Amino acid sequence: MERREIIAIALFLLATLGTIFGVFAVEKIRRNKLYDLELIARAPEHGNWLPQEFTVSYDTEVTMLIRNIDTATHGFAIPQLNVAAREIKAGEAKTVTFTPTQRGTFDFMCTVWCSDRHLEMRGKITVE
Ligand SMILES: [Cu+2]
Repeated sequence: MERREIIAIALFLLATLGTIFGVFAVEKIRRNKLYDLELIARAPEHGNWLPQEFTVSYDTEVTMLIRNIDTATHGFAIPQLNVAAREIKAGEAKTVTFTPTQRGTFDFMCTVWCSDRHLEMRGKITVE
């Protein structure tokens, strides 16, 4: 192989890998700025909350992105921490930002009657 070909291949690989790593780096920065935690909302028969249990840090602001990937409207609330996102329509996403000032494990739940199993649409958040 000629020297020029080797240089061309090396440049091609560098450009390709650079683009790929660049896209991942930008995506990571973008996500980090927008939210700390992602929660998927689905009715119990479609998989329920994901994750159904998670932990956040005491006295530290947290921004959650709640994505409703279901076909019904859902809501979100952590009553004991006074946190709520009232209505998240099918296919939409909302962010909630709060600073937990109580340690412990609290229930979170759907606040919109979304299915016959609506009352099962709940989970646990731990503040530590
Ligand atoms: Cu629901």
